[in-house]
Amino acid sequence: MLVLSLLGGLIAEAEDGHQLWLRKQKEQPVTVLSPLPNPVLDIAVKELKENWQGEANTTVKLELISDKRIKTDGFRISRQLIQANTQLGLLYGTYELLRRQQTGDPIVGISNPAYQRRILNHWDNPNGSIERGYAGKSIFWRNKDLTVTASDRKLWEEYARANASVGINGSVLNNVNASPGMLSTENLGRAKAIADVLRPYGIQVYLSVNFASPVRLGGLKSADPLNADVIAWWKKKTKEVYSMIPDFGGFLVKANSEGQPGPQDFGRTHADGANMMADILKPYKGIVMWRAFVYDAKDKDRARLAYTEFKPLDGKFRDNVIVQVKNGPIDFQPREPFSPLFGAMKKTAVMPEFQITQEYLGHSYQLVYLAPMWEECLKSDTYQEGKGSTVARVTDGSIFAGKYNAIAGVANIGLDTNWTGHHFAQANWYAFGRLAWDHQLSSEKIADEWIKLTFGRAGAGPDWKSKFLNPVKDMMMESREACVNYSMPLGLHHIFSADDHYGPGPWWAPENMRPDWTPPYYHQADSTGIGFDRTKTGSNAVSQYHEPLCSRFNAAETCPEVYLLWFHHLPWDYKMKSGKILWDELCYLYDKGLNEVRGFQKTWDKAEEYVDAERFLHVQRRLKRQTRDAQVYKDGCLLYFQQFSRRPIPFELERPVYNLDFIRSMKPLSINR
Ligand code: GCW
Repeated sequence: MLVLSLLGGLIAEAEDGHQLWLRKQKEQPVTVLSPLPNPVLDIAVKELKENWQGEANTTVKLELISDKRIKTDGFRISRQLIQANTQLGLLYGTYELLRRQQTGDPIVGISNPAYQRRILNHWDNPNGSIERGYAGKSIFWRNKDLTVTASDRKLWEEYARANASVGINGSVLNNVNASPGMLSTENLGRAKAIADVLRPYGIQVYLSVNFASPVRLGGLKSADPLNADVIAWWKKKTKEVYSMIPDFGGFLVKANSEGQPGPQDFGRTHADGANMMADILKPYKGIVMWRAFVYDAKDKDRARLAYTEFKPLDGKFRDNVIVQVKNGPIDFQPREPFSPLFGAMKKTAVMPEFQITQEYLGHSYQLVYLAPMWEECLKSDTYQEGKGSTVARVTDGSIFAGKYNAIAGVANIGLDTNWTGHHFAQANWYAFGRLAWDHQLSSEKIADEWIKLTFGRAGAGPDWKSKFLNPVKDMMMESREACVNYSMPLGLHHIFSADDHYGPGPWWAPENMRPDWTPPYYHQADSTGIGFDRTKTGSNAVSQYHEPLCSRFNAAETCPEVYLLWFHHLPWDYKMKSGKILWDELCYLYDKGLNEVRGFQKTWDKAEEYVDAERFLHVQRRLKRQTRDAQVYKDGCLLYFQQFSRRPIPFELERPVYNLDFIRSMKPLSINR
């Protein structure tokens, strides 16, 4: 190997994944004409010079123009010309042109961003830990140590560059379960240092804030949003923030949710709380992203809560408030129908929140490409203004043009060398950015690009395409459905093991535990059948959807089978479209999911000669583990549900290899083995 690299000089640096989809290739000489020197355009020039893969010795021009067909930071590119109305548009055009040189896509046309604000939400805590993070500690915060080192700056710059290359233009630097101390002057100093590094890459910094900060940080007696002292406290704090970070983006707030303080603690509404902050941020052009992730132990159906609380507030929010809604009504499950809050409000801006970190989809141990799930959500029709009112269109300003529109993804980034733990989890970061820029892109197209950029090789022949690109793309495209199959098929949800949210736990229900935190609340399995009855005669959550969806979901015969047990409680012998009874179908799907992962192992092993050894072995090891864990999921769920169905697992299927007692007594599956 050593000899080879000395001789060839062509073998790239160690493929440890740190370079993401921006792997350095040998560049061709190029002349770049830029309208003026400045921090943003200097980056564009540098990128073009260091990464040019087009014809050698050409001249490429960056041109600032004024063209109505180009929106905000959009751009027009051709082989030797990048035009935009803004400097950032020129930077985004640069990355697109360089990307297309590598993917072989035609270098021509206009591209406009779908959302104005394309934001990563980091659930990073000031002590450096990350809630639901599976790729090491925070890249931003290091327990109490606020000194900013050269290597911090280098890493933040690499992070900013990766984001800009896919059009991400905002970062919320800390957890929505926000520490009040985040707004201390010391922490703001570090946020300022981060903002200074991110700025030339077009990335605005935001912070999550704790609603009780005036009390817990400021020493006031109350955090009532209508109290004059409280308002004065937030004004002063906000002024301080803007004095340090003049282009600060705004606040993200999780209020009255999972024990977090909020305006309801003072008899006020979500709108009262959000508007108080929005009024203060307005002169600075800042926004409030107010989360709708709320639920209540007392309600019979958690899935209904966000809509019930927020819909009546439509029209009561300021125009610089955006309500941030998770893709599904419960919580980032492997599959949920879209949240009915998309398409519910006409006078309030609503933004989707996706989860890039794989809290419920295998952490960084499993290969699960999430773009198909997001595509499914964005393309779902809400019917808000008739057919074609997709989630994408009711949130991007096309149907109701609000002042602001945005999309957020909960980041999967940490200090691991490869940033995301699993090499393939990088694809989820990449895909979020690409979809936020263009929600009409297909997840397959995005996978195609990502594989070419991440694993491509100079001089690769047709062999590479048929033996690597295509099979690996197929594997990625199948991976989310496989995960649904071996963990929660047919609309099952929230049956994961407690605390670590990895592996099966349909039995978990300690005495005195809030029922809506236990899986039996969600699967409702008993001798009569399985599933949550959300029909008109059940919790009536179906009524939160517009027609024809309401009727479609309400009747078992017309409800898409992928959501069947989400909306219906059905007998074990219910006849499925396949002709099988429900119990058998469930067994087949669990088995199918497991076999799909076995198939991924084969695909990957066959691809060995096309991948560097480091990344090959890393992914191979993880696929082994994914297979073992999928087996535990399948056996655990089927053996548990079998106690109620009292039917055999169809004899043509593989038999369980674990006993239920053993699985129930296992150490948490997420422990590194
Ligand atoms: O998905 C759940 C997570 C919590 C998270 C919460 C939220 C940040 O288990 O860890 O808290 O949702 O989105 O607020």
